[in-house]
Amino acid sequence: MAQHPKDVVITDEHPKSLLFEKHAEYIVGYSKKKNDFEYTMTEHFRMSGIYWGITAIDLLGQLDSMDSGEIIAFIKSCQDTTSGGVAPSLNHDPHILYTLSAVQILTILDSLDTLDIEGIVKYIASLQKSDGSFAGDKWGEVDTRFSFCAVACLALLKRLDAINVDKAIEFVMCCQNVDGGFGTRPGSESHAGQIYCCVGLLSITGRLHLVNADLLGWWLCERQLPSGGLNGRPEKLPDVCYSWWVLASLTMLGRLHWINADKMKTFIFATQDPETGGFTDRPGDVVDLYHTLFGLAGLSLLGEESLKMINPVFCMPQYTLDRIKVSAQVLST
Ligand code: BD7
Ligand code: ZN
Repeated sequence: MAQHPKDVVITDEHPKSLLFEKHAEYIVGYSKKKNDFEYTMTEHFRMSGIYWGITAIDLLGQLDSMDSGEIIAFIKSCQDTTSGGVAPSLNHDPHILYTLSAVQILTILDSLDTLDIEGIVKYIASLQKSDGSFAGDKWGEVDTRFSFCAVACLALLKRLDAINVDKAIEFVMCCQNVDGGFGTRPGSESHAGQIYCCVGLLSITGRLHLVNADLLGWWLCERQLPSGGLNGRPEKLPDVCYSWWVLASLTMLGRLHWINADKMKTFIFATQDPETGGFTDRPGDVVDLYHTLFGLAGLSLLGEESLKMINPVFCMPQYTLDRIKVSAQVLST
């Protein structure tokens, strides 16, 4: 049994360093296996899948090994001409989650002119409600994830003027809890993914002074377990994707040094599969593209030298944001 009821044990059998070449093989291989069962099963979030793959391969310095022409044509075919929003794949409905993924991919590929940008801006503005919150699509569910998607997307397009930014901030601040964290909606419990979205929105809009960085930083670094891995909420198992949601939030708050970086790296390295390449949620599980991006992105934040630098707010390579001259606030330590 692990030292903690909700933790894992890392042994000598688990990888101890970054299996760089294996990951590039896994990502490029995945993008070529289009009849594969797993590929078919992930159709409902395909656009995000492409974003995870493109960003991960770029962090590895091998963006050229992807078929960007095919990706650009696919994205073009997913924009809905009526609403302006982008769907995860053909014959699915547009959603703000996939609209952000599409804008992130095309920004990385320097091909934003593929989309009808005016349509995207109009779509996002149409999803803001009078209390400042955002719905994810025409069905109207409200979530702080969608507030982040809206603000991140418009910041990349340099069109934040199209929404009521002050109201968007006001709504997010209503979702702050007494523990310093943020939830999905006012009154919902704090969750590391939701905290990333809310802190990210405040970073883009230059309002990080509105959070209690010491209190929230404390909650975030309490997510580290004896194995070195991080969970997303108290009493949950560690998961490599939370290395990203938590480390990125701590970076924005200027408190990344509050976690034990060596133990964190040991955990992330242990989630690699030495046979297939790629990362899993925890040691010994099955790899996927999502955990592969967030494993690599976490290592990049921790200064892994063989990887390109990642931006903690947009989860895109820093050189891309430098190129388009988009930046966001980060508190100093
Ligand atoms: C999160 C939750 C959603 O319902 C929708 C979107 C998100 C964020 C989105 C993302 O990272 N985009 O870049 N996450 C996902 O697309 C994942 C996909 C996934 C499904 C099943 C297994 C692995 C990945 N989704 C939809 C999730 O719900 C994951 C599921 C999971 C990951 N590890 C264990 N389970 N959870 C997740 O992304 O949690 C982080 C998070 C939660 C809330 C807000 C922001 C981040
Ligand atoms: Zn996960």
